[in-house]
Amino acid sequence: MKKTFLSALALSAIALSQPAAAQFAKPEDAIKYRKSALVVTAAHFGRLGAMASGKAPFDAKVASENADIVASMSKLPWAAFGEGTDVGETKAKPEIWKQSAKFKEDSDKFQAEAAKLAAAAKTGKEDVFKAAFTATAGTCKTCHDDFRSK
Ligand code: ASC
Repeated sequence: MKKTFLSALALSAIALSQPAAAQFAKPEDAIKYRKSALVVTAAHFGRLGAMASGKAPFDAKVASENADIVASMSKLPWAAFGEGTDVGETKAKPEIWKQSAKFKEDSDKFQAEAAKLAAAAKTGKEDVFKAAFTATAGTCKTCHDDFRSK
């Protein structure tokens, strides 16, 4: 019993120390994971977009809740773009793996702007929120233009 627990502990320690890509058993698991993360991100970003564009009334609490989710989600997809995940059901362009520094730069910018957006939403000021939303949307677009096929 004790031995089993200790080996389980050792295995988790090994798993945690592995590169992120190794946490996916198969390339298609990584692809599914990153697509799912981006779908959830887009759903919550869309709710913010509705407020930013005036299609929905600005509600600071709703904005803050959704922006917090976007900021947390923004950290997730990148570990799932490991080697060998360029083929399959994906719109990911080969450039992701050829220009990995630029891909990292684009994804870092998104994460930074999403964090700022979460802070902006907390101010409760609609104009501050809108400006941060626009800045964040710009980082989505840049990365999609650079690295997502149509
Ligand atoms: C969204 C969404 C995207 C981005 C992008 C911003 O709401 O789903 O992919 O914003 O359109 O330019």
